[in-house]
Amino acid sequence: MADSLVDKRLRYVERQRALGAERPEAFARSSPSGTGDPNRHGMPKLPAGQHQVPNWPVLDLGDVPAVSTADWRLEVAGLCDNPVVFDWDGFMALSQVEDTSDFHCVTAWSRMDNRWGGVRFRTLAELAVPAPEAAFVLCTGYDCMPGTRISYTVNLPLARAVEDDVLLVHTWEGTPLPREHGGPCRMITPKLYAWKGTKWIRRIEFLATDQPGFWEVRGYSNSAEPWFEDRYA
Ligand SMILES: Nc1nc2c(c(=O)[nH]1)N[C@H]1C(S)=C(S)[C@@H](COP(=O)(O)O)O[C@H]1N2
Ligand SMILES: [Mo]
Repeated sequence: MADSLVDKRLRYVERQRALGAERPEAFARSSPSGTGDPNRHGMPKLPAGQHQVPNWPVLDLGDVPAVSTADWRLEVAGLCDNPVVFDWDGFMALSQVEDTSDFHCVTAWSRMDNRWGGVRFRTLAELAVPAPEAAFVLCTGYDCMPGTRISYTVNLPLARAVEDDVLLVHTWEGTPLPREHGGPCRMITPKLYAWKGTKWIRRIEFLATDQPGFWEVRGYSNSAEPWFEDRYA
């Protein structure tokens, strides 16, 4: 596995980290994302260093799990009063929302104005009732790094996860989320780089202390803010 997708991404991290160090001005931008706002708060349409793509590229670890809606489960666990496991019908019975938002991949492409359907992360958090000390979230996907049992995981502050535009989506542009994009259900984090949104999500855990995820332990930024070009730690 000398040249796996993960190896390629790690080399990319090294190269981009070196480039970033040569471009301090790229980190000067200070603004929230204008995601979902057609005027984008007067900010340029794209965060620095991003280019817009008309298509939707696929990024994964080389494992594209096939999870039917019959088999799909979502476990909400960790520091909370009401840990719960949803099956598909239970998940679809939750309050549903639609939103339009942008998708910024750390590898410099952005896909703008995606129309999503799904459930707010916040809705799940309100049901689970995180403990007062819960300040972080760790999300896990059904996929693993090929040849290992290392799952895709990603961490984010609970405060970022409960923002209005953070959704667990099952619908994209009015059609079921395609399997290669994380269907039947993935998370999206429009204000953060897209790796913070777990495809094929199977578990959400509330934590008191931050636990770096798959890419965070491999050199990606913990905070992942596109408007700060906050790509690599
Ligand atoms: N489970 C899982 N989630 C994941 C990934 C992954 O490999 N596995 N890749 C991340 C990265 S780096 C990006 S840019 C987006 C890519 O989503 P897409 O393939 O639908 O474009 O998903 C993120 N979530
Ligand atoms: Mo990405």
